[in-house]
Amino acid sequence: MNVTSKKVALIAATLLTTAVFSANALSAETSLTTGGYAKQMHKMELMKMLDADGNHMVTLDEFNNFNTSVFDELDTDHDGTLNAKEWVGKTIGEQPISIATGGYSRELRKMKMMGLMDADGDHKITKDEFLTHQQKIFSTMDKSNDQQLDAQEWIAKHVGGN
Ligand SMILES: [Ca+2]
Ligand SMILES: [Ca+2]
Ligand SMILES: [Ca+2]
Repeated sequence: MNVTSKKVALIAATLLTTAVFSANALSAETSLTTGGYAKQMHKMELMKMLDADGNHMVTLDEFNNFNTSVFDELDTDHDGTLNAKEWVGKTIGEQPISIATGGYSRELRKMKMMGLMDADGDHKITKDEFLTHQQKIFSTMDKSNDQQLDAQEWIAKHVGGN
């Protein structure tokens, strides 16, 4: 192998690695959310609602606090789990979550998202299942791995489609 073909091979290998990495990042979030959910999640409007201290960064603490509040709001009988009735509300879209956007609320409360979060498959979402799942989403978004999301990380699209 001469120098030129070595160089070409190196570039090809680098491109391949990049492609594999992107595919992994893509499937990581795709397996955690629906396309509709991801679309609503990455909106700046929602980021502002999670950024409690308004410093344009969403820390893991702020993220957890938001999700704890969402869970508590949906858990209308206060038994620490969400059943399907609590998840979707009386009528889908009728009761938006007060601290989130309407679009986010609508996408979260779809049965498909409930299924993705139901780690043990008992048709109930515990607070632990909910927060653990949300933290996985946070991790896929936190590319710099500093436990906080800046606006660029927030709006970055990890999923294709709609
Ligand atoms: Ca409940
Ligand atoms: Ca469960
Ligand atoms: Ca970050």
